Amino acid sequence: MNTKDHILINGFKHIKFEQFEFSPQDILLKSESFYQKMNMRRSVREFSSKPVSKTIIRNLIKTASTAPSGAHKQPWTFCAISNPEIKSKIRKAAEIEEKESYESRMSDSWLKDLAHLGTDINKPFLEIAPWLIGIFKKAFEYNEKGKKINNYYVNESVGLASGMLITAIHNAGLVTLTHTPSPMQFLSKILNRPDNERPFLLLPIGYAKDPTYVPDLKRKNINKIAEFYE
Ligand code: IYR
Repeated sequence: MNTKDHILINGFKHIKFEQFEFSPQDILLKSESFYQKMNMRRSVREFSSKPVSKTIIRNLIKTASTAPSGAHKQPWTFCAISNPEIKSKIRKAAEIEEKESYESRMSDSWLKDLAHLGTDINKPFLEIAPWLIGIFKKAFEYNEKGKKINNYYVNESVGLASGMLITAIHNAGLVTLTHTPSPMQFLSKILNRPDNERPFLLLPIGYAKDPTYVPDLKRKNINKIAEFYE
């Protein structure tokens, strides 16, 4: 059949979508094998200092930026840090906030809920991991005239991109941790970010230290997390 390679909608060019052409059997196998792969993902808190190339980090960030976003505004900035002085500054500032959190900001029940993860105020991975990625959300943008322009569904968009980054890191055979020192304004200061960006997550990326032990967590059964309406 002779179809057009593009059409116009509201005057905007729409190109023909390329649907993958896998058989239902292949789709079943792919869904199973990808689940098996992702079910091996773990948050890792102990890193090796083994280097990771900048090209790999760029590929991971490009993958994250394929995430859907409100009105396709892509309201994110990924700051990739391998500079040891900057990593030290980030570690120092994060540990100051974490000390305050663990010693007075977090409730007893919160600390009890965290006990099985074995976390504490010390964050050596912020210096040891070869890369840190600070993910910033762009609450708004400035247009050419300096006027503030809103972004939409910013938390959802940046959350989706962060999830895709974590998936890409695992797929590549590397490990990460969704680290959330709070409050995180220190990251904006250290990295000199503009005022329309807010820190969202801080991910150390690299290889796990050998050996590394992770908590013996179980994931919820499909019957506990899904309801089917057929
Ligand atoms: N941000 C702290 C505390 C912490 C909070 C939660 I909720 C966790 O799942 C894990 C840790 C820290 O990184 O130690």
